[in-house]
Amino acid sequence: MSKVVVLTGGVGGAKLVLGLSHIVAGADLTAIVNTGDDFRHLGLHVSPDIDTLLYTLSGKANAQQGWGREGESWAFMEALRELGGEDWFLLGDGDLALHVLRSDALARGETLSQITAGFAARWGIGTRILPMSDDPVATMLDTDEGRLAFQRYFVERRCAPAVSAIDFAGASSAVPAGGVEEAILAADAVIVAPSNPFLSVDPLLAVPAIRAALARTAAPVVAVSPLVGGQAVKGPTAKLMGELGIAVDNDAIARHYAGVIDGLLIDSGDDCGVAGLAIGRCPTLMSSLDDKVRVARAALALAEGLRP
Ligand code: FO1
Repeated sequence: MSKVVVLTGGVGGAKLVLGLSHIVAGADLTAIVNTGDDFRHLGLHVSPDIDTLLYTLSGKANAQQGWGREGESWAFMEALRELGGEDWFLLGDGDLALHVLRSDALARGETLSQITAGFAARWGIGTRILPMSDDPVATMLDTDEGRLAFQRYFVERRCAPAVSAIDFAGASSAVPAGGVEEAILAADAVIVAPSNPFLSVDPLLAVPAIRAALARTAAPVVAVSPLVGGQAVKGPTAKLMGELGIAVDNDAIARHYAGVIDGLLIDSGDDCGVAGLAIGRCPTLMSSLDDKVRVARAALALAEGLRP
């Protein structure tokens, strides 16, 4: 399959993109990344999902932690604490360099897309990494503790508040970053990574022109379910689904993506009974690199079988 697009956010998504990058050469693979988690912190622009992908594809990721860099030092955080600065969001020294450079470049008028492409080139990453938009979009949650910005909910409050609604401020007027629509329309397959559908994939789908491109593309759109045995592999997906009154199963994932996907790849031990959707199965847990490549191959095979 020559041209593949993957919609991704967070650590689960980055694992699948890494698997895909071992099958799809260079810029034939385009990752369109959630920026709803982006925020300004200590005057810096932080883009967590883009950075998780940059670190993963360049071999710099702290795989155990799921974010940030391996072998990181923490002198900045220590100095910050000593001065009484806000320390709920951890910025390692190497990670900090990325945020400083990004913030400086944004202030000089560069776009997030240009800056991301620059980092990727510097680290020899062949996969094309595109932010979903260069316009600001912010994931916001209505909770029993009030309205919270994503990182306040996710990191500061460790997903403890009960969520009643999620919205993506700025998404309805956001324009896709350059190349996003073109990549979706020219793709042979579009894969939706096993990222949190409600927090990591929905921000992309909330950008009207991205949703429209997904509806228009001739390419099959295949999602990889984030659930294994009725549990989310990582993070708040299952807790969130419960709070939103959604059953924690693949039928609910399929219904959530109705009108967007043509196929759903689920774990070998699981089921999905939603009619009109092609179902693929493989062990979807991605620990080793072999696992990631296996899931990537299974997603591409499901898409290949759906090509007109
Ligand atoms: N996640 C945490 O749980 N605690 C942190 O202190 C933290 C810092 C952090 C810094 C940079 C970065 O790129 C990501 C960071 N993350 C942290 C992860 C981040 O909140 C999540 O990966 C995503 O936003 C969810 O996909």
